[in-house]
Amino acid sequence: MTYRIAVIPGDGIGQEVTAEALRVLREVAALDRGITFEFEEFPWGTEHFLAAGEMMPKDGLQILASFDAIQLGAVGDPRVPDHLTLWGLLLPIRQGFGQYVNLRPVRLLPGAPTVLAGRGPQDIDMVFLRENTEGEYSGKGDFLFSGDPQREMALQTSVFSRVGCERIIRYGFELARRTRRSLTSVSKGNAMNYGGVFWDEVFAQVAVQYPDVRTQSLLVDAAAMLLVRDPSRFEVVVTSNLYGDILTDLGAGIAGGMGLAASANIDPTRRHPSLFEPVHGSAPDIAGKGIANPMAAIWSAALLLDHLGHGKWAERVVEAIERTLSAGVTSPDLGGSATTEEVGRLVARELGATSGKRVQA
Ligand code: GGG
Repeated sequence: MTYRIAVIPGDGIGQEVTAEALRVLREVAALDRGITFEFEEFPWGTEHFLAAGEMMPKDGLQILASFDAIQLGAVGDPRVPDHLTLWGLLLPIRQGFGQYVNLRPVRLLPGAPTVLAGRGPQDIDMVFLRENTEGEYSGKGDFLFSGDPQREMALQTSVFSRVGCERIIRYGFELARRTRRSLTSVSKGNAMNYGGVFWDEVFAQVAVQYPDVRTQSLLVDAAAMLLVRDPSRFEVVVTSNLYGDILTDLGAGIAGGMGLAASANIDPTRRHPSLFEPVHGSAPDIAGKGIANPMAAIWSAALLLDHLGHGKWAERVVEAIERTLSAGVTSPDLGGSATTEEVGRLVARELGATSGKRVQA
């Protein structure tokens, strides 16, 4: 099978880490006669914006629509306000392609460090499902009375639609049922007296159809505290756009850091390509130095493989990351001195080492 993959390395370290994700995908193709990748790279992001006045062309989504998947690096550059970058590139793709599931594993891999004393991989193993198209990221709002210091204000509207809440919550129940794990809903139904209350109502309504799935509902503040104090109580977690963004950074904090935080932006209907990216940003302070950790980008490529139906290869890529960690070959964020390329090369080599001869996964 030949897969056409659109590649958007983006800004800063996005360039460097994406190169290593592609190296690993090429290695998968070299080891499996049944898989071929055709990569097409798009130089969209800040440089494109500075040259052309837009982060991607107006017909960017049309261009991407014909691909099987998208591999993205990072967005953001100190020369341009971050909200212009995000709303010029990443968020239009998520929303325009109905990628309503932002799946983020929070899993402490063997060999990765954690800041939590006495905790190990058996304690930190969860999947976050962040609603990815509306909520606090609806993009709706206004600036009123600009320039009038007595009255000026900004409005930022959250949108919680029935369709939007129900589909991500149902996705959570289906995943929890399939994997025989519990489902935690995180919201803020006490203070957010419209959107939060509505989310909780929809969660309770959908739960009735899944009596076999154990559930808990937490306020986001309590969830933040419990993630640190008792991470093993979280298995599958479903939450809103902003809470998911914040809690998964906290999750990265307890599971090896941002260099190990991967994500998939999934359109479960498969009408549009899904997008795979490390959770981290463009890290301008270390961009171009060749020391960024490519493991999150490589893990996101594993999620791409899984989405394309190659779950076995996805597992092997994650195992290759684990072995690279256990061998102590890590970038400076994890205390090592390996370069981005050295880490990527070793993950690719480990993949070949465990896969044996050429295989059909
Ligand atoms: N790896 C993609 C990237 O650069 N993300 C940075 C970011 O700020 N993303 C916002 C979000 O996921 O909501």
